[in-house]
Amino acid sequence: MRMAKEITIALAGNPNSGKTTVFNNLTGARQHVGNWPGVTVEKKEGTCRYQGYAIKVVDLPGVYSFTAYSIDEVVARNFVVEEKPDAVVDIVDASNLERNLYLAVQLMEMGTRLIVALNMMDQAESRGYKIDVPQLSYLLDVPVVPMVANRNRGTQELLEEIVKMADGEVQPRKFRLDYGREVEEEIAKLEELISQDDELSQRYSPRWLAVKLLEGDEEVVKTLRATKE
Ligand SMILES: Nc1nc2c(ncn2[C@@H]2O[C@H](COP(=O)(O)OP(=O)(O)OP(=O)(O)O)[C@@H](O)[C@H]2O)c(=O)[nH]1
Ligand SMILES: [Mg+2]
Repeated sequence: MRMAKEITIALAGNPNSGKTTVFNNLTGARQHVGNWPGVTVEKKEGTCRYQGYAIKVVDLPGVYSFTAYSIDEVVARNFVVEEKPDAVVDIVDASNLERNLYLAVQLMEMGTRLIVALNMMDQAESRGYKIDVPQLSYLLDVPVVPMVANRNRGTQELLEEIVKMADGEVQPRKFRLDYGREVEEEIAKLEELISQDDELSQRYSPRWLAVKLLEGDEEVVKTLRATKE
């Protein structure tokens, strides 16, 4: 018997975008509910088998951003940044596309292998929105899968994209927000320093860490102080 290839994917997204519904569609009864270490935020993990892959699925807390102001944001962000899942599926509410894409851009900046699950397509349609899915995928340069999760529509297509990404058929895009000359100069200096530190550069994307340090992100500053003492 061939061994299944094990991969981990995380489901991220705004509150109420349908993460748990997608999670249930993917994992069925094969799931486990616990808590994230040290915090009382519920942690849901499940598994799913598809085309020779054993896929561990982690349902992250719903967040509007990754600025780490709330415990949910810290938990979701730390998982993505430190555990480096093989892919992050961002469950986007298609009927609130603009607001939801804010998180997608943050995930792109974190250097994740991103798949956008464009959920609630039924609601978008009933509001008269016509979303050009191929064009959205082209502009973001990430796979976009339209879904109606509560009717289990799109699950198969999502699994196809997950497996394609795990097989290396889809290269993670090199996304870079340009912060302008002055800030970019400071980012470059910090990035250089971070890259020289093996421990830090293995743990974090140097550019992402540099941006967070310049922002004065308290969570990142706190973690760095603790590791560098
Ligand atoms: N119309 C419609 N409803 C959906 C769809 N997907 C999920 N829902 C419903 O939307 C509600 C929220 O879904 P959840 O899966 O709980 O969303 P969530 O992202 O896990 O929410 P939080 O964990 O609270 O952030 C539920 O009532 C679902 O049945 C969809 O594609 N279309
Ligand atoms: Mg949920």
